[in-house]
Amino acid sequence: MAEASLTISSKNYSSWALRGWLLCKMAGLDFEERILPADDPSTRAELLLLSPSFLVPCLKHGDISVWDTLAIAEYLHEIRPEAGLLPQDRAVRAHCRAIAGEMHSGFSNLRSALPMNLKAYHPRFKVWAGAQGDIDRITAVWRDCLVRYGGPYLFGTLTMADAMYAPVCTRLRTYDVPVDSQSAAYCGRILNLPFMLEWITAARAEPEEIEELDVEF
Ligand SMILES: N[C@@H](CCC(=O)N[C@@H](CS)C(=O)NCC(=O)O)C(=O)O
Repeated sequence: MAEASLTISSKNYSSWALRGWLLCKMAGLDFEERILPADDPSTRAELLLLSPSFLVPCLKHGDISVWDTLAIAEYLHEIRPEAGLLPQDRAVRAHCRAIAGEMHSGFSNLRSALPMNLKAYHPRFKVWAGAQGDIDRITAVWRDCLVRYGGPYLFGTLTMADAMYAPVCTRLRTYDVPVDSQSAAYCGRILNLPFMLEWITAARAEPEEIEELDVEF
Protein backbone atom coordinates (compact mmCIF):
# COMPACT_ATOMS: atom_id res chain seq x y z
CA MET A 1 0.00 0.00 0.00
CA ALA A 2 1.23 3.47 -0.85
CA GLU A 3 2.44 5.79 1.90
CA ALA A 4 -0.04 8.52 0.94
CA SER A 5 -2.97 9.30 -1.32
CA LEU A 6 -3.76 12.35 -3.37
CA THR A 7 -7.37 13.07 -4.24
CA ILE A 8 -7.75 14.90 -7.52
CA SER A 9 -10.47 15.49 -10.09
CA SER A 10 -10.09 15.91 -13.83
CA LYS A 11 -6.56 15.73 -15.20
CA ASN A 12 -7.68 17.65 -18.26
CA TYR A 13 -9.25 20.62 -16.49
CA SER A 14 -7.99 20.82 -12.92
CA SER A 15 -4.91 22.99 -12.76
CA TRP A 16 -4.74 22.74 -8.96
CA ALA A 17 -4.83 18.96 -9.17
CA LEU A 18 -1.90 19.13 -11.62
CA ARG A 19 0.08 21.34 -9.25
CA GLY A 20 -0.55 19.04 -6.26
CA TRP A 21 0.29 15.93 -8.25
CA LEU A 22 3.49 17.45 -9.63
CA LEU A 23 4.57 18.49 -6.15
CA CYS A 24 4.09 14.93 -4.87
CA LYS A 25 6.08 13.56 -7.82
CA MET A 26 8.84 16.14 -7.38
CA ALA A 27 9.02 15.28 -3.67
CA GLY A 28 9.42 11.58 -4.55
CA LEU A 29 6.39 10.67 -2.41
CA ASP A 30 5.01 7.17 -2.69
CA PHE A 31 1.34 7.99 -3.26
CA GLU A 32 -1.73 6.62 -4.95
CA GLU A 33 -4.09 8.79 -6.94
CA ARG A 34 -7.75 8.94 -6.09
CA ILE A 35 -9.55 10.41 -9.04
CA LEU A 36 -13.05 11.68 -8.28
CA PRO A 37 -15.32 12.72 -11.13
CA ALA A 38 -16.09 16.34 -10.19
CA ASP A 39 -19.82 16.45 -10.95
CA ASP A 40 -21.11 13.31 -9.23
CA PRO A 41 -23.12 13.97 -5.96
CA SER A 42 -21.72 10.96 -4.07
CA THR A 43 -18.26 12.05 -5.08
CA ARG A 44 -18.90 15.50 -3.71
CA ALA A 45 -20.06 14.00 -0.40
CA GLU A 46 -16.89 11.93 -0.20
CA LEU A 47 -14.78 14.93 -1.09
CA LEU A 48 -16.41 16.97 1.66
CA LEU A 49 -15.33 14.36 4.19
CA LEU A 50 -11.77 14.36 2.92
CA SER A 51 -11.40 18.01 2.18
CA PRO A 52 -13.47 20.41 4.31
CA SER A 53 -12.94 23.17 1.76
CA PHE A 54 -14.59 20.93 -0.86
CA LEU A 55 -11.60 21.48 -3.08
CA VAL A 56 -9.00 19.26 -4.66
CA PRO A 57 -6.15 18.43 -4.50
CA CYS A 58 -6.21 16.86 -1.05
CA LEU A 59 -3.22 14.94 0.31
CA LYS A 60 -3.74 12.24 2.91
CA HIS A 61 -0.56 11.10 4.66
CA GLY A 62 -1.28 8.79 7.59
CA ASP A 63 -3.77 10.66 9.76
CA ILE A 64 -2.89 13.99 8.27
CA SER A 65 -5.05 15.63 5.59
CA VAL A 66 -3.80 18.67 3.69
CA TRP A 67 -6.22 20.26 1.22
CA ASP A 68 -4.67 23.39 -0.13
CA THR A 69 -1.98 23.33 -2.81
CA LEU A 70 0.38 25.72 -1.11
CA ALA A 71 -0.09 23.92 2.21
CA ILE A 72 0.62 20.62 0.39
CA ALA A 73 3.83 22.11 -1.04
CA GLU A 74 4.99 23.28 2.39
CA TYR A 75 4.03 19.95 3.99
CA LEU A 76 5.95 18.00 1.34
CA HIS A 77 8.97 20.22 1.91
CA GLU A 78 8.80 19.39 5.63
CA ILE A 79 8.64 15.64 5.12
CA ARG A 80 11.00 15.52 2.12
CA PRO A 81 13.45 18.43 2.57
CA GLU A 82 16.01 16.62 0.44
CA ALA A 83 13.75 16.98 -2.62
CA GLY A 84 14.54 20.69 -2.74
CA LEU A 85 10.99 21.99 -3.21
CA LEU A 86 12.34 25.16 -1.61
CA PRO A 87 15.85 26.54 -2.23
CA GLN A 88 18.51 26.20 0.49
CA ASP A 89 19.42 29.86 0.78
CA ARG A 90 17.03 31.82 3.02
CA ALA A 91 16.75 34.86 0.75
CA VAL A 92 16.19 32.71 -2.33
CA ARG A 93 13.71 30.60 -0.40
CA ALA A 94 11.76 33.74 0.48
CA HIS A 95 11.76 34.73 -3.19
CA CYS A 96 10.54 31.27 -4.20
CA ARG A 97 7.71 31.44 -1.65
CA ALA A 98 6.73 34.89 -2.89
CA ILE A 99 6.58 33.70 -6.50
CA ALA A 100 4.60 30.57 -5.58
CA GLY A 101 2.25 32.66 -3.41
CA GLU A 102 1.68 35.16 -6.20
CA MET A 103 0.42 32.35 -8.44
CA HIS A 104 -1.65 30.84 -5.66
CA SER A 105 -3.51 34.05 -4.85
CA GLY A 106 -3.44 35.93 -8.13
CA PHE A 107 -3.76 35.98 -11.89
CA SER A 108 -7.51 35.47 -11.79
CA ASN A 109 -7.96 37.09 -15.22
CA LEU A 110 -5.69 34.54 -16.84
CA ARG A 111 -7.26 31.69 -14.91
CA SER A 112 -10.83 32.56 -15.86
CA ALA A 113 -10.24 33.64 -19.46
CA LEU A 114 -7.90 30.80 -20.42
CA PRO A 115 -9.00 27.74 -18.40
CA MET A 116 -6.68 24.76 -18.42
CA ASN A 117 -7.80 22.28 -21.07
CA LEU A 118 -5.10 19.90 -22.18
CA LYS A 119 -7.21 18.34 -24.93
CA ALA A 120 -7.93 21.65 -26.64
CA TYR A 121 -5.95 23.81 -29.04
CA HIS A 122 -7.08 27.31 -30.01
CA PRO A 123 -4.70 28.81 -32.54
CA ARG A 124 -4.33 32.61 -32.39
CA PHE A 125 -6.74 32.87 -29.45
CA LYS A 126 -7.72 36.51 -28.78
CA VAL A 127 -6.39 37.31 -25.31
CA TRP A 128 -8.17 40.28 -23.67
CA ALA A 129 -6.17 43.03 -21.98
CA GLY A 130 -6.75 41.84 -18.39
CA ALA A 131 -5.45 38.35 -19.10
CA GLN A 132 -2.59 39.79 -21.15
CA GLY A 133 -1.57 41.86 -18.11
CA ASP A 134 -1.34 38.65 -16.07
CA ILE A 135 0.69 36.97 -18.81
CA ASP A 136 3.07 39.93 -18.99
CA ARG A 137 3.61 39.87 -15.24
CA ILE A 138 4.16 36.08 -15.22
CA THR A 139 6.69 36.15 -18.03
CA ALA A 140 8.51 39.06 -16.34
CA VAL A 141 8.73 36.94 -13.17
CA TRP A 142 10.05 33.99 -15.18
CA ARG A 143 12.69 36.05 -17.00
CA ASP A 144 13.86 37.62 -13.77
CA CYS A 145 14.23 34.21 -12.09
CA LEU A 146 15.90 32.58 -15.09
CA VAL A 147 18.49 35.39 -15.30
CA ARG A 148 19.06 35.62 -11.53
CA TYR A 149 19.42 31.91 -10.86
CA GLY A 150 20.71 30.77 -14.24
CA GLY A 151 17.92 28.30 -15.12
CA PRO A 152 17.02 25.87 -16.48
CA TYR A 153 14.11 26.11 -13.98
CA LEU A 154 12.97 29.20 -12.09
CA PHE A 155 15.29 28.68 -9.13
CA GLY A 156 17.91 26.59 -10.93
CA THR A 157 16.69 23.14 -9.98
CA LEU A 158 12.97 22.25 -9.85
CA THR A 159 11.14 23.83 -6.92
CA MET A 160 7.55 24.39 -5.83
CA ALA A 161 7.49 27.54 -7.97
CA ASP A 162 7.82 25.47 -11.16
CA ALA A 163 4.92 23.27 -10.07
CA MET A 164 2.79 26.33 -9.35
CA TYR A 165 3.39 27.79 -12.82
CA ALA A 166 3.26 24.53 -14.81
CA PRO A 167 -0.46 24.99 -15.70
CA VAL A 168 0.39 28.42 -17.11
CA CYS A 169 2.77 26.69 -19.53
CA THR A 170 -0.04 24.41 -20.66
CA ARG A 171 -2.42 27.37 -21.11
CA LEU A 172 0.08 29.30 -23.22
CA ARG A 173 0.30 26.28 -25.48
CA THR A 174 -3.45 25.52 -25.56
CA TYR A 175 -4.31 29.13 -26.47
CA ASP A 176 -1.29 29.64 -28.73
CA VAL A 177 -0.18 32.73 -26.81
CA PRO A 178 3.02 34.34 -28.13
CA VAL A 179 5.65 35.07 -25.46
CA ASP A 180 9.34 36.08 -25.46
CA SER A 181 11.90 33.44 -26.40
CA GLN A 182 13.18 32.91 -22.84
CA SER A 183 9.68 32.24 -21.52
CA ALA A 184 8.85 30.02 -24.50
CA ALA A 185 11.98 27.95 -23.89
CA TYR A 186 11.09 27.66 -20.20
CA CYS A 187 7.58 26.46 -21.11
CA GLY A 188 9.07 23.90 -23.47
CA ARG A 189 11.26 22.52 -20.68
CA ILE A 190 8.34 22.26 -18.27
CA LEU A 191 5.99 20.68 -20.82
CA ASN A 192 8.62 18.07 -21.64
CA LEU A 193 9.34 16.98 -18.09
CA PRO A 194 8.59 13.24 -17.87
CA PHE A 195 5.99 13.90 -15.11
CA MET A 196 4.25 16.47 -17.29
CA LEU A 197 4.21 14.14 -20.29
CA GLU A 198 2.71 11.43 -18.10
CA TRP A 199 -0.02 13.78 -16.83
CA ILE A 200 -0.83 15.19 -20.28
CA THR A 201 -1.15 11.71 -21.78
CA ALA A 202 -3.56 10.69 -19.01
CA ALA A 203 -5.53 13.94 -19.38
CA ARG A 204 -6.00 13.39 -23.10
CA ALA A 205 -7.31 9.89 -22.43
CA GLU A 206 -10.02 11.14 -20.04
CA PRO A 207 -13.50 10.50 -21.38
CA GLU A 208 -15.49 13.36 -19.89
CA GLU A 209 -15.86 16.85 -21.29
CA ILE A 210 -17.05 19.80 -19.23
CA GLU A 211 -18.94 22.08 -21.61
CA GLU A 212 -18.48 25.35 -19.71
CA LEU A 213 -14.72 24.88 -19.80
CA ASP A 214 -14.58 24.14 -23.50
CA VAL A 215 -14.28 27.66 -24.88
CA GLU A 216 -15.29 27.88 -28.48
CA PHE A 217 -13.96 30.27 -31.11
N1 LIG B 1 -6.69 27.39 -3.47
C1 LIG B 1 -7.05 26.01 -3.68
C2 LIG B 1 -7.77 25.91 -5.00
C3 LIG B 1 -8.26 24.55 -5.29
C4 LIG B 1 -9.36 24.55 -6.33
O1 LIG B 1 -9.93 25.59 -6.69
N2 LIG B 1 -9.69 23.36 -6.81
C5 LIG B 1 -10.77 23.18 -7.77
C6 LIG B 1 -10.33 22.28 -8.91
S1 LIG B 1 -9.07 23.00 -9.88
C7 LIG B 1 -11.91 22.48 -7.10
O2 LIG B 1 -11.69 21.56 -6.33
N3 LIG B 1 -13.14 22.92 -7.35
C8 LIG B 1 -14.31 22.32 -6.76
C9 LIG B 1 -14.90 21.21 -7.52
O3 LIG B 1 -14.37 20.89 -8.60
O4 LIG B 1 -15.84 20.63 -7.02
C10 LIG B 1 -5.77 25.20 -3.63
O5 LIG B 1 -4.72 25.81 -3.57
O6 LIG B 1 -5.79 23.98 -3.61
